[in-house]
Amino acid sequence: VASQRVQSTSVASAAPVLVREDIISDHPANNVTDNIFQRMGVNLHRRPDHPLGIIKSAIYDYFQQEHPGRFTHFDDLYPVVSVKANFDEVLVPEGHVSRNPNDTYYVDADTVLRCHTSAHQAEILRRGETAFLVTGDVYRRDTIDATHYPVFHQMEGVRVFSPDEVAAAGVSGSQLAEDDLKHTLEGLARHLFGDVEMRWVDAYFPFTDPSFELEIFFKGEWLEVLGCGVVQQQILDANGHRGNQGWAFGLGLERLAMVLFDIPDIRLFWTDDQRFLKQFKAGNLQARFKPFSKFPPCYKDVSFWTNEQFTENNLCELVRSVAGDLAEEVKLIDDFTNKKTGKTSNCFRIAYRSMERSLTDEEVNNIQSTVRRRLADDLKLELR
Ligand code: FA5
Ligand code: MG
Repeated sequence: VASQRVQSTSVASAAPVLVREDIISDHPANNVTDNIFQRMGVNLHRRPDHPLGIIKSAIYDYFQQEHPGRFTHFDDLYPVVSVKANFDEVLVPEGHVSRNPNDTYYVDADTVLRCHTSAHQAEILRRGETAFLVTGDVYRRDTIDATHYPVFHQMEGVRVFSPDEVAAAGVSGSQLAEDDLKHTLEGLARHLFGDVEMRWVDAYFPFTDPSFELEIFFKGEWLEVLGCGVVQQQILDANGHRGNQGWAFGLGLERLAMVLFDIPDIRLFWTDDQRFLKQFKAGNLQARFKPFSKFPPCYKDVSFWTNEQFTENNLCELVRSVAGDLAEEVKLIDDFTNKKTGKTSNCFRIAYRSMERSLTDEEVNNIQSTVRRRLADDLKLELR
């Protein structure tokens, strides 16, 4: 694979420098935390020896091999985008859950941290591109576990077929797009993994129809690695490709890297620990992660009466703000409603673990008491 690495068309975007004051403000809609800001501009996907950089290059190689010189690459587009680009232009309806500040980081009422690379589809189509790959960091308020992290990386792929290509295929444009999409992504999965168990699942996205998800069998479970589909005609029509058909996909680079390199926990992508980083080298898809240590987790339970504003994402955000990457998992273990008072009690179990060292009791107790205090002060929860 390494020997085929080719420099294909790349476009520099001259992304503005990330300034804290531009991203964290006292605007009432602003819900970006410092913990998140610190991840911005790190660009793990642009480090050639990082597992995410290796996966990105391997995908570039596959497209280069299948369609030499055809796909334009973008990997440094600014992650702060308009609500219009992130949602409106890809037809995400008003009131769709993903627009909710419980799920998305808002800089102000009209500006978000992109929650998917689909935020760039329309603008790049308007440049007249018909085949492109966009890689970038994306941001979502989410729960905490081994495969979910509030910052992760996606690669978007889009291909638009010309009327000539459709005519030559002898099927409808939509059928050509669907067939080519599945063929392309199955080929990609084989390029990365060799023989792997995979399955297509019907899905829904506002910007594609029909829509699918690809799942790969990983550690005894089906893991969703990408979403895709036939691009809504309205998007192509509105952005300079009237009447043409095409496909789009958005894949999770961490998910693919976890499967390929046997990386058990999504937090490892962010570690500075050389025992992790030195296991990976540009172009080497054969590396398999060798755990260098397994420090014991420390579990702490917290119980409280919930209130109207309470959401699990808010809890997870708070835990991450206090504990950073020491928070491995936050899990609801008890949920009951008192019949007489109508009040609901939740108990969450928080697993703290470092990838790099053992945690002291004192350290974990301090973190937990800060978490408890902030649950009471910031989320106005009545602790039990
Ligand atoms: C999307 O983001 C769509 N924009 C994908 C798409 C593009 C569909 C173009 C159709 C056409 P979804 O939310 O399912 O879809 O995320 C896509 C992938 O990102 C998932 O399959 C998964 O691999 C990855 N992903 C999603 N959430 C997380 C998370 N919290 N942590 C790590 N990876 C995640
Ligand atoms: Mg999904």
